[in-house]
Amino acid sequence: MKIVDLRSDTVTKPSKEMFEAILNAKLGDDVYGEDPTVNKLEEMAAQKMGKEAALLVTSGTQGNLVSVMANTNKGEEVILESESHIYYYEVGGIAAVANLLVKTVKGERGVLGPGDVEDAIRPKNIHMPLTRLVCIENTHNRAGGTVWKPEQIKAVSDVVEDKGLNLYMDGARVFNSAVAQNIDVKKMTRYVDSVMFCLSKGLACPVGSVICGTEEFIEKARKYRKMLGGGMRQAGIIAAPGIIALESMVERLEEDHKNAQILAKGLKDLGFDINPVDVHTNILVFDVDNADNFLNTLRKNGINASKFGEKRVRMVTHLGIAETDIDRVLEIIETIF
Ligand code: TLP
Repeated sequence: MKIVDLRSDTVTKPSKEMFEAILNAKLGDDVYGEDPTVNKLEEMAAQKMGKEAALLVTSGTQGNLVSVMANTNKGEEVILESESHIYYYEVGGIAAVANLLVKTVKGERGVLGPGDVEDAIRPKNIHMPLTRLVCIENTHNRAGGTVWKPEQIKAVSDVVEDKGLNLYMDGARVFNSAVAQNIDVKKMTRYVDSVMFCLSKGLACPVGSVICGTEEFIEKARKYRKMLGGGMRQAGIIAAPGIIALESMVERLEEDHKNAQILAKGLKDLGFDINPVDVHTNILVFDVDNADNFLNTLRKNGINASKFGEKRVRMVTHLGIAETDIDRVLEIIETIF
């Protein structure tokens, strides 16, 4: 029985073209800045994001931590959405490693309002930590893959700029956001100082994320990456599939979004509390009576999904999921539940 793995788009396997690119990659020692394939990927990424420079990192988590550190000083405060990945799923690195204070702000399906951000920024006061950085997440994972529209980013960016802070975007799935809105990714990144995107999610690479920003920011980030053990040597073997991904995996995200819509509509028809209009990209988050029971029963029938709460589950479409798999998932759910 083929397992339909809807746990995450991180489970995607590299394509044949990616394996070939790995075999043929020109390599050097990237800690000396001498890996031509890494350099090429970083140039491409910076250009795609409309930023001066870029840096390949081992993972989205490392990219977020390095970026947050390069944007702040110890003891300062960072504003995060209350269900953001940095707050929820990164083992508290922002506190334990970066020594930062976090203030969470509840967003509307993951999107922060400019007024709420403004209210959360500390006044300059001898007793208080200095607010230094605001982070946004696009698409927002726990909110169900929701997108930030360019004007929503601009609204927060205006506040951030006015207060002299920095704006960072955890854009692990920012290409999903761009494809879903049918816009160039730069329409969003132009409003943030720095951004991270993942190669190893919908873009189907085995490893890696890239952070982008000013030359000065990337220079600092490079130092922090080294500190955190992320100085890689012949990292061209990671960058080579990254180049393929940027060239040929972005537009196909549309298929994952289509499959997510079919799944959402099917689940709605079966009586689940999900509105397809709220499913913007490749992530579905919805409530069930009991997440453990629901997921265990699915697992026994060859379907994997993730627990997102006692009554909440997540399903993610990706390269390894075809429309026929979605049909099978819906059939099985109809039969069992
Ligand atoms: N998210 C993973 C899990 O950690 C939950 C997933 O399966 O979705 N930012 C966002 C918005 C993410 O969703 C993720 C990964 C990361 C950062 C971290 O990326 P990695 O897994 O490469 O460290």
